Amino acid sequence: MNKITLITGATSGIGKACALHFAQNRHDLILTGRRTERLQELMTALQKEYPVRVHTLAFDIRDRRTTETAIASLPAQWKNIEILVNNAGLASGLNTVQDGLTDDWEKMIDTNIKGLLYVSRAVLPFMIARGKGHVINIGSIAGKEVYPNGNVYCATKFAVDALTKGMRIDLVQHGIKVTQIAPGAVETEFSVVRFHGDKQRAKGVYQGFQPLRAEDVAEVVYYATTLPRHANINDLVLMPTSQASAAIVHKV
Ligand code: NDP
Ligand code: 8X3
Repeated sequence: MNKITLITGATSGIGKACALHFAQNRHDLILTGRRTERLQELMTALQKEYPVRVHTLAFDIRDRRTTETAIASLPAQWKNIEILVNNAGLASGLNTVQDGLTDDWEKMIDTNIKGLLYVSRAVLPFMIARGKGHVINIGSIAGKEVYPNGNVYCATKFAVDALTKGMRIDLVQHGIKVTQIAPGAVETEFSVVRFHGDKQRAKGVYQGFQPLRAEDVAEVVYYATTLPRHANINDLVLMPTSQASAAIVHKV
């Protein structure tokens, strides 16, 4: 029997790379995101290439009811989730607080904090019933350091950092591992989303240095799941070699 791994935000970037990496390592996958067509395409491609089963769930993690219903709708055998990768998330806007758009703030808070909580709340009882499991939260260097104009996005990732610690305390009695992987700059659709679809501006973020690739992060996420039962990575910061801190990138 393959292990079952649920990855949120699998339609793009880090989540999609994780889907590929876990499929290559023979995990059956529950893949989520809002873009149904991308989920279908990924499911077809992975099942064609690897000896794995893929189940897709298209829903918006900001919507509590829809999230609960989607996860409750899983057929019984799919509820044996061994690994949950809480990856879905976004930055929206890059402004000072005084110039910030409240719509941006709500998107980030509802997705990065509340969405992560809704999914975790729905999945954790399955892990507790089995007496094992592993939750991997995708945090960020933005959850370790605040940078100019990062304010609300940073606050949501600081919340992920705190929630990771809180989950570990609550779940230790159930033998469930909780890990945070906190990357620096990764070239994905992240900056296109942050700049509201402005691809040129997004491209500029990654010019002059080698950012992380989504695959680099996926490799580390997968590695965290391969340690023996008695060992856990609590927290891992993964940076591009050219990035010394949230705000210091050596560009040439
Ligand atoms: P992408 O924009 O490429 O991917 C984001 C994923 O999240 C998509 O699959 C998207 O799916 C999903 N998502 C966003 N909002 C929702 C929602 N409301 N409901 C369901 N799914 C949603 O960005 P990344 O791969 O870079 O980001 C993944 C995670 O990594 C995020 O949590 C981000 O904060 C974090 N991160 C990113 C870094 C970077 O530099 N790129 C660095 C550190 C952390 P869909 O649109 O189909 O719903
Ligand atoms: C994404 C990395 O530094 O752009 O979390 O906020 S950063």
